Amino acid sequence: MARTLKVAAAQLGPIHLTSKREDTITRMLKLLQEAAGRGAQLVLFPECAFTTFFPRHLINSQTELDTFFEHNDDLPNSPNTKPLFDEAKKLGVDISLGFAERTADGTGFNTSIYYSVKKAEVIAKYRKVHLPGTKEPFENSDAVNQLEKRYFEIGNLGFKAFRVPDLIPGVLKRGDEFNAVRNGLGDPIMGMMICNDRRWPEAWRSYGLQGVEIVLCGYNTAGYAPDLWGTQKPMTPKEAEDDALFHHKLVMQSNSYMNSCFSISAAKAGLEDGKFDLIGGSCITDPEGHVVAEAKSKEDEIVFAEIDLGECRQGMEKTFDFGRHRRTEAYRLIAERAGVVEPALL
Ligand code: CDV
Repeated sequence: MARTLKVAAAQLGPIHLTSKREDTITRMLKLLQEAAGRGAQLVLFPECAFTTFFPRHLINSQTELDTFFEHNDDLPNSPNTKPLFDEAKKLGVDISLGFAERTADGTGFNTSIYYSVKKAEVIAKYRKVHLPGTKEPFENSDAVNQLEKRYFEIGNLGFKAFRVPDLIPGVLKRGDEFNAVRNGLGDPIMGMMICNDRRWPEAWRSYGLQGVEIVLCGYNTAGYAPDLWGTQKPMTPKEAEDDALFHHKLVMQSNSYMNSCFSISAAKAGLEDGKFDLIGGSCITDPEGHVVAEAKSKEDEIVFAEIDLGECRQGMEKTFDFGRHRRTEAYRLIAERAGVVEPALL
């Protein structure tokens, strides 16, 4: 039985400090409608999808900072975000999106959720683990800041894969006789990560070990931020952006290959707040590491593909059959040590 799915990344062009929430939602609705018109069953929106990427700014006023966060955990019923979920329901399309979450006890997380229309509820939540950047702004006043460590706590939900119900008819369910015998026949297995997480193979392997078939990753990646990343030699903004795009695709393609899964990545792209450039490059990659669809612009754009989850089996059962080939006894350092300890000097 073929397990095929029509999926889309909804890349968003720039959203500014001055942008109005209603206008952003209108843009998101338009993208959702376009994706649904092409038959998409699942649409992924970017990290912190509703606002400009505010962690680049030093915001000292708590009141101002709070305007970038969602305070009601129940996004499908919060007036700020409800129209998007209502439209998803009307169109019969699942959505996954990122937002800044303020919990009831005041903690901030960089969060993404998966909303299933069939269940009419959020069925999975992920909080970003790898927060990049610094707590304090750079002394260099021209630097592009990345103050996620200041505004967010480290995600506390781990990398928990989840099955998405009722997207593919006829799949095996609990209790079906072959269920215990063969993998790759049930409801699709997905996992979420957020932006910087995609650069960490540990995150991918945590999902890979749960048989993930699609990794969803929204992002806001600066095109030029020499204080945060880059090579030793100076680069022009254009060279830096090309490199950032190269690294984005490198990690999406290589980790999809090494974990035998598809991936969907959705950017917030373009020039935000008048001077901060974000890369585009939203794409869909397959379990052999190929890009099957890719954004052409840095504007609002749907990236669409029909994918066959059966393609995950080749890698999962041969080169990357983890059960047969992984050697956990040789990997202890990975879980025990965070930073580098070099061998003793000679
Ligand atoms: N939003 C991010 O996590 N951005 C990082 C930047 C700072 C390098 C990224 O990994 O794209």
